[in-house]
Amino acid sequence: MHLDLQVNSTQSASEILHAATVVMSDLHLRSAVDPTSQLFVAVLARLRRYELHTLALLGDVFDFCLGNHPYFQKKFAFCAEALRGCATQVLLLEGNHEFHLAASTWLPATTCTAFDYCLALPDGSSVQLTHGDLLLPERGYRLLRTVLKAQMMGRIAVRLPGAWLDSISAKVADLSRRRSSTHSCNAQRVQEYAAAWIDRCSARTGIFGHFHLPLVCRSPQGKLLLGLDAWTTPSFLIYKAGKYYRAYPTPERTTIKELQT
Ligand SMILES: [Mn+2]
Repeated sequence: MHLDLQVNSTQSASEILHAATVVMSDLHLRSAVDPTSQLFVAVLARLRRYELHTLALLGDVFDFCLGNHPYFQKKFAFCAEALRGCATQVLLLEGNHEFHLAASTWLPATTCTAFDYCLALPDGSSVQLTHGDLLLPERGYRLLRTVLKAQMMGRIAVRLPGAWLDSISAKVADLSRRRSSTHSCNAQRVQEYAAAWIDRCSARTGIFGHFHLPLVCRSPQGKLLLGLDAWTTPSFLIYKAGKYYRAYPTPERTTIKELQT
């Protein structure tokens, strides 16, 4: 076992991580030098040796990113570099802090801008993934989201200079953050809507981010529902051979705990 991995389980780090599926969300990376970015890059370097089957990023990887703009391609080149080859498959769902990621060919990932995505797992089961901001039925928010993510907005924004974008992005990110923190107050409501979502899907497990809610619960139909915290408290999920684990990385080590599901 590597010294930088501590496992609270009867299994070794390599038994858990080799060819595993890893799910992360809400990293809110701001620049190459912010501590979260440095931790993210370090964690991907740690995971690289285990030949992950899939790394799924559930959105808000970036605090603000216009995927079609060369400014952000340059700003987040460090992230693209860290992701390249870190898993057989890298999947990136677009969050509410990201725009036009489908046009970000510079990111070595399969991007998904749909509400959710059904990921096939190596053991033949599947897991339903969503960023989560559309789980709650809020018409005003949906309208704002549709306007901000419209193709026309992308065509306008791609013409703006980088310095402008930095100031606009701080405002948009702050607005999105305030909405998120308001929502996370009502964990019970989030859980109810998330449970209704997974019960409508064919997958037996659903994972969501956005609300910064490290939830483990069962839906009315008995399906497993897992929430992911944001990287203000860094953590990620691991799936391997029918079991889920939550990992807590620090600059020094990653502690892995098996989830009681
Ligand atoms: Mn979000």
